[in-house]
This record gives sequence, C-alpha cells and structure tokens, in this order.
Amino acid sequence: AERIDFHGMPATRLRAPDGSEAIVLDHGAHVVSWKPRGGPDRLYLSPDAVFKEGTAVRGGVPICFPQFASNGPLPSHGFARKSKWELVDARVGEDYAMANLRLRYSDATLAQWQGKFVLELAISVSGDRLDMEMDVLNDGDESFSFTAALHTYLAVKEVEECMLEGLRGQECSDSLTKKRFRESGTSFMIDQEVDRIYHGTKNALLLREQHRALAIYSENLPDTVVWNPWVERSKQLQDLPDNGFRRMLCVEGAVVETPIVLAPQESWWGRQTLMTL
Ligand code: TA6
Repeated sequence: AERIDFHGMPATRLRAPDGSEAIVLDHGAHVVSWKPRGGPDRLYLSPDAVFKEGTAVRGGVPICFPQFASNGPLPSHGFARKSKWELVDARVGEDYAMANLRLRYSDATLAQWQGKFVLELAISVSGDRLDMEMDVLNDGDESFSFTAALHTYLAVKEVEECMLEGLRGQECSDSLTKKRFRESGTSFMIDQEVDRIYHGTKNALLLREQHRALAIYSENLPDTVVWNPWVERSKQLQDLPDNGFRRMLCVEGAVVETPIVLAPQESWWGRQTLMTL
C-alpha cells in the first residue's frame, strides 16, 4: 500500500499482487476508485466532485453514518463522510491488499450526536472483488441507535441499458412517491429518476450491462437503496455534470428501516462485496 495525494487529499492506494487496485481517502474513509485486475474503474467518481474538508465527495463509496438520508436531526447522511478518519493499518498479502480506517467520537461529533462510537471501515481488494466492512462499537456507557449505508456509486457504460436483477418479491419504499409496494419484476431498468429502499435483501444482486456484469452481496445490511438522479435532479447537483447520471447507478447496502441499537460495549458490523463476473 502506498500513500498518495488524490486531488489534494491524503489517500492510500491498495494494489494487490494480481494488479487489482483501490484508492481510499483519509477524508470520509471514502473509497474513490476500484479497478479489478487492472481493468477499468467500476466505481463512478464525478468529474465535478469537490475535494474539501467538511464536504462530501460525489461518487465512490460515501459512508452514511450515524444517519441515513434525512431520517433524523443530522444533516443528510450524517457526518462520517465529511470527517477526517485515521488510517490504522494498510497491508499487502499474497493475494490481497487491505486497509483499515477509524473514526472515533470527539467533541465535534458529540456536539451533534450523543453516541460514543468507534467506527471502522475495512477495505480489501483481491482479484475480481472489493470488500467493504463497517464496524461500529459503542464505547460509551449509554445505548445509542443509528442508521447507515455504504452509498456505492457503480460506474455504468449507459444507465438506460443496465438491468438490476435480484429484487423480485422484496418490499420496497419509494422515496419519490412515498408509496410502499412489493417488487414484481425480475429485473428493473432505469429510465427515470429512481430513489427506492428495498427491505430484507437476502439474495445477491446482479447488475448486467452489455458484455459485463457485477454481483453485489450484502451481509448484515438488510436494506438496499437504489438511486439515480436522472435529468432534473442532476442539474440541481452542482458537483455532478448534467449527463453524469448516465454513467452511474447507486446500489447501496444499508440499514435504514430498523435502526441498529447498541448497548455499551456492544458492536455491529455490515459488509458489502462487489464482484465482477
Ligand atoms: O441514497 C439515496 C439518497 O439518499 C437520495 O435521496 C439522494 O439525495 C442521494 O442519496 C444523495 O445524497 P447527497 O446528500 O449525497 O446529495
């Protein structure tokens, strides 16, 4: 693992012996790039992304913690993605490269939220896969609850030609229409703004495109958020080009509907794995 400067921010480049690579910023423990076996980047990073302390980066894998979206008193998606984390470990093994980053409660976080947490992100890259695991420990003497997500921006060639499979039969809350329904289609295509939370994800999801596919696995992340801002919303997002929505699809491993409650010294973890097929 190598320390690098990424758009003016300190970052770590993980390179496994097989040529697979990932880059993670100290800022937000934000994974901004993932190239399985030297291939093209499978994460979308906006060309207009802003790299600045206290700001969230558009693209890659923002970590939403301790609040997903605006479901609570904190600014959207919480403070973890805007905070400076500490790199605790970076290593290259025989067939992998990994890093561990940590964010611990501070006076700044306690001023916004009472949880005395220790949040860790472990990233590992190997062959065709990227693993990202969040670990949360309650290091205080009072319980706290939180929602969270690995808000993954997948890179796609053309979003209108993608198919996302594996959601059939799942309960879905549509954040745009505020309706709740059961998904009946075997695959869904994106041809308009989408902002949905699927509940009780059990299966692997498959994102299929022309000539390539990506499997998305979640463990301990019972909700899957699917988001694409489409034409109008993209125009409102200053850090996304007007056509940026065509190159991305967010498929997020999340815990939204039922917040996690941690008693003192209890911990929780959730993991998302991406694998090219
Ligand atoms: O995960 C979907 C979502 O919550 C959307 O509602 C959308 O606003 C998106 O995340 C991006 O949020 P952000 O705060 O990064 O602009």
